[in-house]
Amino acid sequence: MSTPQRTRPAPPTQLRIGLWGPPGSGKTTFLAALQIATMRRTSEDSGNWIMTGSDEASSMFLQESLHQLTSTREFPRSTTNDRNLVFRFTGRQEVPRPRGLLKKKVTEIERVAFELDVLDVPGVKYDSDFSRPDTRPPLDEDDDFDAGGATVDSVYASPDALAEREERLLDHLQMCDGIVYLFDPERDAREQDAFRYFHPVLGKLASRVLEQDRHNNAQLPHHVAVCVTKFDQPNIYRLARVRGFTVQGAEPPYLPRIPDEAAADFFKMLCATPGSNTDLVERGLRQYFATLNYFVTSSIGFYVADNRFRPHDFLNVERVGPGPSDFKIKGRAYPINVLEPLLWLHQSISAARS
Ligand SMILES: Nc1nc2c(ncn2[C@@H]2O[C@H](COP(=O)(O)OP(=O)(O)OP(=O)(O)O)[C@@H](O)[C@H]2O)c(=O)[nH]1
Ligand SMILES: [Mg+2]
Repeated sequence: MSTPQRTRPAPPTQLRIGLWGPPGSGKTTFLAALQIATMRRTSEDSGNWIMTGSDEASSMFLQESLHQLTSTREFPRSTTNDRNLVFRFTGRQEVPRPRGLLKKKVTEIERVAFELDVLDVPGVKYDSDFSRPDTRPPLDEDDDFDAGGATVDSVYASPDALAEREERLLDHLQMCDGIVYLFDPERDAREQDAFRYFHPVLGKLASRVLEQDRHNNAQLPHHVAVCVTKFDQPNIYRLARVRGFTVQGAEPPYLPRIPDEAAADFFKMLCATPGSNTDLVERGLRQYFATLNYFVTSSIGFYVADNRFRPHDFLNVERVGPGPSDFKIKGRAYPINVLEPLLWLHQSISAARS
């Protein structure tokens, strides 16, 4: 007698993703907010996703960062050490399948799982001057561990060790299927340094990839999710609203957002600051990568009281001291477009593989 066969879910797709952005652009907070984003997602937003850590360090990161963002309402500390994290996303999605003799397309709900393998690096590593010891940033005295509890082998090291770390970053990016590129408009308006943290690594990555390319590609194979961060910052939100980029959510808490189709134009507008080289970041991304998508994001979102966004009281951070990083999160975190870039990367990379 034959035993009934149970169809096993397919093993999770593996996605290697690099996070790219200057120091303080919001890379670690973006990762920290991912789990809240999956929890806040309603099933109408095309599916329910569960996020888990695939190893102990990653589970620990999720636990600690969830506690930080929700209970102590603190932001993660600046990253001092490379940290490899692996998260698994399990959900359901609609998949069109050919059925019957006529191969008519029928939509089926399928369990999907993918594993996100990400390297969170200190943003300072993307600086062309990073390997010059005299220009490296000062390290706080108490900076001997980061939010994930990893001990520091420190950003200070011998030139050889620094060169080795740059190689490691390039090795990682080269092996990535996708990149989340984070652009912090407020930082760039102040420092005008997005290009400085963009072109050295891009140049080295491009020469490595294109030298070894056997398919005569003219562009890099990575799929890139370009994310404008900190949309909740008053200057950025107001600018978006005044220029007509925002729409209001139809469901409570009626959060404003920038529709995906307008995100590329908003990014382009932000990059056009006269006197800076940031326009070259926008052009460079399009020139070097063929598969791009744009998102306007916020890891903590806007302040919501009584399940409602209020245009006169939307700031979700509050100052708790005089220092440059003495900020706390005021209310609940409502991440905006944090999970979406990863879901897009998953879809886009899987489609390119099949
Ligand atoms: N308003 C607002 N501030 C944010 C958001 N995300 C991050 N921040 C602020 O930006 C700071 C830096 O964020 P991080 O996530 O540490 O940035 P990072 O890119 O990981 O920085 P490095 O580790 O130094 O490279 C935080 O301490 C917050 O003050 C956001 O969504 N909204
Ligand atoms: Mg960080």
